[in-house]
Amino acid sequence: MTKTIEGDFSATTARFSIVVTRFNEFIVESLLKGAVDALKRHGVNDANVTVVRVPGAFEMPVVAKKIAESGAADAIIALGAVIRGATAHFEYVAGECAGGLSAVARETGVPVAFGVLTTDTIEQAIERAGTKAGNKGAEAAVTALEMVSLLRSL
Ligand code: INI
Repeated sequence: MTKTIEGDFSATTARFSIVVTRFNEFIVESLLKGAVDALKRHGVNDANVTVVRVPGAFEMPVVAKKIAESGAADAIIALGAVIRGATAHFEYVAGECAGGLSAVARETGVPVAFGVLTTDTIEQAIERAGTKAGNKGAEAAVTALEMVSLLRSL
């Protein structure tokens, strides 16, 4: 019989920090709404959720690192949108953001859920922010909840 270890959604007393960009606010506020709603519907109390606003996706890793090192959060949910059509330096901003956030998780052991949209167009971002392709903010929040549980059971 194999032994399987997996997370569930029971870590409802965990503390979550949601790092949110001001850049592309129109899109990102929908991701934030989805994330907060998903946490609430899974039984997480508002008092255990903190929103931290940063200028853009490029700034997320250093802020996430500080939060992780402070011990203030059991998981971090990063929400943003990097849209290729609107930026010539898409690869740098998106790449540094993704690489930096995963480094934070590896270096600190605090899980970081990646709810940063990286799309070619604004339309694709809208589709992933609460319209026809769901809400990636909500998905990231549920992932964070599962990761807290999984890391506790390893
Ligand atoms: N930041 C984003 O979060 N999304 C973007 O699409 C974006 N564009 O288009 O450039 C963006 N740029 C800002 C960047 O994250 C930094 O805030 C800026 O370079 C200052 O360091």
